[in-house]
Amino acid sequence: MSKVNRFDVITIFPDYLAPLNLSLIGRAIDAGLIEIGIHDLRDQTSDVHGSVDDTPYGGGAGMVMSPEPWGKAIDAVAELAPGVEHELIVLTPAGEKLTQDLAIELTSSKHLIFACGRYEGIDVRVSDYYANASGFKVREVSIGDYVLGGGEVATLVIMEAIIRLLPGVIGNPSSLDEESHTLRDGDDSLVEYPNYTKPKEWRGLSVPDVLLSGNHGEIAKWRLEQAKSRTNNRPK
Ligand code: 6GU
Repeated sequence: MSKVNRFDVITIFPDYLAPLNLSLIGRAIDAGLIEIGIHDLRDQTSDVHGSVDDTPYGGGAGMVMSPEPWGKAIDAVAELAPGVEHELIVLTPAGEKLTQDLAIELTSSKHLIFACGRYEGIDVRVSDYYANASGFKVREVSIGDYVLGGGEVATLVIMEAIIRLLPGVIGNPSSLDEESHTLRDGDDSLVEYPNYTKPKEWRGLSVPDVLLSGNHGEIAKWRLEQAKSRTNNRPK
């Protein structure tokens, strides 16, 4: 399967994406496993104020991001990954909700472009245009049912969820098999079982005996039970 190798983010707050240079993602960039470009939407504006928004047609509160700078910015970043399909992710609380399955699906894309809206969002003709443009696929994505000030933090979340799944990014890939939302009980995904490390006793709390038993069958059974009970008792 082809795996992502280029990510471009378009935003009016490039500094918001600075954490991408840290930790796991920073190391993946340094290792040449992925390439990331961060682009300032205002570079595509022509007026002296660099305006990127305007009042909504039909009236109402707030401002809407104008299609013209978005179209220019998206066309420009598409040229950074010639010859592959561009998957445009438009961040909006109205989008499809991010799940582990969606993160896994997005690892198959060669070029992801994240369009970070602010204010009341981006003129919907931007999504409509690229949905019908050849060489593009469009998805509107949300990271949950609450409202953020813009798509930047959501982009960090989605990129981290994808990038840690790419080959070579995590030192011990078997750790990916046992973590929350990958553990399965039939078709249901489970959250992770509880973990313990040394010391055996800490502030009067001890490690469950089964984990010290060396009986791998019993340990696996206990962990599955714990994962099921945590999953069932988790507030919805
Ligand atoms: Cl992607 N954007 C905004 N502004 N708020 C959100 C979101 C996205 N996902 C959840 N809340």
